[in-house]
Amino acid sequence: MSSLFPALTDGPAGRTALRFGDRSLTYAELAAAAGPLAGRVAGHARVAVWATPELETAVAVVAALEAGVAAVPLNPKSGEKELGHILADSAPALVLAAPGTDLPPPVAALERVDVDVDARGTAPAPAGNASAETPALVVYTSGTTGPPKGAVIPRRAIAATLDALADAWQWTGDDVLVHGLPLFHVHGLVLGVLGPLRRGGSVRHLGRFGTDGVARELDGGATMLFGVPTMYHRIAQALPDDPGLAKALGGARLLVSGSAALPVHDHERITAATGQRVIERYGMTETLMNTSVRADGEPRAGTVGVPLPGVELRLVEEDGSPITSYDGETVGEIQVRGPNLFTEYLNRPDATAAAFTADGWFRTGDMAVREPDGYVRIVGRKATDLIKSGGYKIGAGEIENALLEHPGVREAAVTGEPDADLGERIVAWVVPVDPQAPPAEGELADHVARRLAPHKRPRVVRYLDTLPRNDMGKIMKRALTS
Ligand code: MCA
Ligand code: AMP
Repeated sequence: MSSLFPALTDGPAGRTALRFGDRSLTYAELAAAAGPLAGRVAGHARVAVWATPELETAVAVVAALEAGVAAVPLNPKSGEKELGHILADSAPALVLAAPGTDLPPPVAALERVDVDVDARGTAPAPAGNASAETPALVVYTSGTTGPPKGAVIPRRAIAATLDALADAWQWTGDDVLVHGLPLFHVHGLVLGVLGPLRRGGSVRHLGRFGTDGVARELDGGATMLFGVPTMYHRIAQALPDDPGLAKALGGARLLVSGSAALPVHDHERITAATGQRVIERYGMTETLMNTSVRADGEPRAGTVGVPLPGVELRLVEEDGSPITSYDGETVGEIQVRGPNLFTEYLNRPDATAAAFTADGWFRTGDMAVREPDGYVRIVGRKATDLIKSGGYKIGAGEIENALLEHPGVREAAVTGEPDADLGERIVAWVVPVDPQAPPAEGELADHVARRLAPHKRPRVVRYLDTLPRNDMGKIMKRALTS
């Protein structure tokens, strides 16, 4: 297969490809830095990338993809237990990291290759022997129970999703994207870094999201903003006191939200202050992008638009029978099929088989209706044990298991509760071993943050004498409300 990034060799060599803070690389420099690194990793099946929000991460992933090697992005804030699981499961040959970065024990045990963004070698021979089905990324994603699963994303899916978005958003090499998303998930990495590079455009990464950085970059030539709803919520909160932010957003070509639903109230506040409509797109680690409001379509708050080119989407009843009505009322599970889909969960044939129907449709678990003109409106999720907090998907079971490993916890149940900023916040319901001396809230939050990741920590802990259970002994989570 040819390169995923034709602009590395055929594009405007002097155009800025990547900018992180005050460090940037042109296309020519990126090709020259990725070349030697691609040579270094070539021949391996998978390499890990220590995915700090830095230039090195982008160069490392580009080098791996140019070599036809799958990159496994690691969240640098993941705890030892989570990292240990990901490394044992994906067995990367080595880890690519920024020079000088400290790597924690399970990662430090791997052979390390420092990413030299100043290297100037020859551009990589595109993609080695890679085919369209060769894995490009393995991205770990939480399920309702058990540890995260590695979604194997082939090169074909990345090309298909980015080209479909180019069509839907009129996204070209003239666009300059700004965002502050993490680089170990699809949103920040595939859309936010590989997207601009496939178009021959530019990305400016903020390092850390903040409304000041958004205003500065949109005022200074950036044309598009990507963010999760929490980021747009924070923008909506800041707008009344920040005319500069309003002006900068007002000048943008496209504001895109995704990873969770953006509340209509935030849509309205942003439009009122800036004159701009935020558009939403709907995706998933396993499917990359499925639908979007189109740049040339009618923006409609509360919907995720229409299926992207090449994506088949249907709604099905509980028994799997397709819903044919477009009435804005009949709720069904979204199933999708198309070149944007992942191949499998690594080492999990059982989970892969369960995720697809016999005729190849992927079961998203998202519940939606379709409006008469085809716009999709997501109304909820099938599994109550999946929590979306700050745009991160978090499995309740994983946090329950971590809590149960704390010596002061006898029983634990985890739920999601509405939160204006995060969408949902994680609530831990805990039966302590010693009711007279229960482990403190902060201690339990730290315990989960250390083992798994800080975004998986409970924001609230509620102590109970017993958990409500049905006759079968199953915890009745619906009874757990404050
Ligand atoms: C706090 N911190 C702690 C603890 N408490 N660290 C260790 N132990 C603790 N007990 C640290 C955190 O690591 C963080 O550090 C800081 O304190 C604040 O934490 P937190 O409150 O969690 O962060 P926040 O400021 O509220 O973050 C909001 C956010 C973030 C920026 C919106 O949630 C975010 O980046 N979300 C994006 C998620 C995303 O990209 N999802 C895409 C997946 P520090 O501040 O240094 O970090 S979905 C996807 O890819 C699909 C395909 C799709 O459709 O897009
Ligand atoms: P993840 O598995 O972390 O990739 O998250 C995918 C999930 O995020 C989807 O299954 C949806 O539940 C949710 N999601 C993504 N984009 C949107 C959106 N625009 N509106 C509502 N939910 C979304």
